[in-house]
Amino acid sequence: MLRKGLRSGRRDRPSGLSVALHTSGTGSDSDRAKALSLLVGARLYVILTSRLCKRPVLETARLALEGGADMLQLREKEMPDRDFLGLALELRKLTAKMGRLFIVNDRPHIALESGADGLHLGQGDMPISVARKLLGKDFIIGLSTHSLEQAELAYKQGVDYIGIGPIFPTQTKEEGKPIGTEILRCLRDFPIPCFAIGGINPANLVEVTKAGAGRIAVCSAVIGREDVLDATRQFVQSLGGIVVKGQDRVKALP
Ligand code: TZP
Ligand code: MG
Repeated sequence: MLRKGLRSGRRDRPSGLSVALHTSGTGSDSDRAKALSLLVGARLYVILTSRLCKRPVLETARLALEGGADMLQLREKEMPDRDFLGLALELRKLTAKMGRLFIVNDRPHIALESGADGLHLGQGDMPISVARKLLGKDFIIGLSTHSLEQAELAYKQGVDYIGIGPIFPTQTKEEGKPIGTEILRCLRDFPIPCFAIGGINPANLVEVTKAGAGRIAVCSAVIGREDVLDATRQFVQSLGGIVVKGQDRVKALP
């Protein structure tokens, strides 16, 4: 089974991982395997919200990718669908050119239409089973979690990765008390990739990595900087020294 855009014969649109990896892709098994292998290798996940960017959003994205970000997420809570889709298509092109993952926050229809690699949902969003039914098995599905219980449930429900946080206080997301770094110790042997998120910056990164996290998601500490390239490189360099074991038992889907 191929992604919808390809199935319906619209080959002019970027088609997610098959483009990202410069292969033609013969079916969903290989698409999913490629997506998961990029996911398991990912260390730095940068979240883009245009109003928080110091530079224009596409320039910010390009610099973050050049700096070594493994995944980009488009997270726009207020943006009309039409503008969101336009931006998502541009980000799909950029990420595909560089062989990186592109994830859409909240909007499954735009994840599909833009040829994104995945969808990121929160606790109040549609059930994972519904998202999986809408998107099919090629798509990566990620979920924000705020406790061990939520993390375990997310795994049982078949998500491909989790965000866990907010670890530290953050101004980027309104709701949610910081949960601290201890939880990261408990997630060291979690079966699927866990991205620590929330208020992470170069100064407190060491607390996160000492607690056992080797994957992080950041927003303001990259996109809110004038020097996006340097900020990204600094994270990539710090994370590069961390050995990440486990969190790689992503599931094959029936
Ligand atoms: N989910 C938990 S914290 C957070 C999200 C989306 C915001 C992360 O942004 P920042 O600027 O890296 O704290
Ligand atoms: Mg959401």
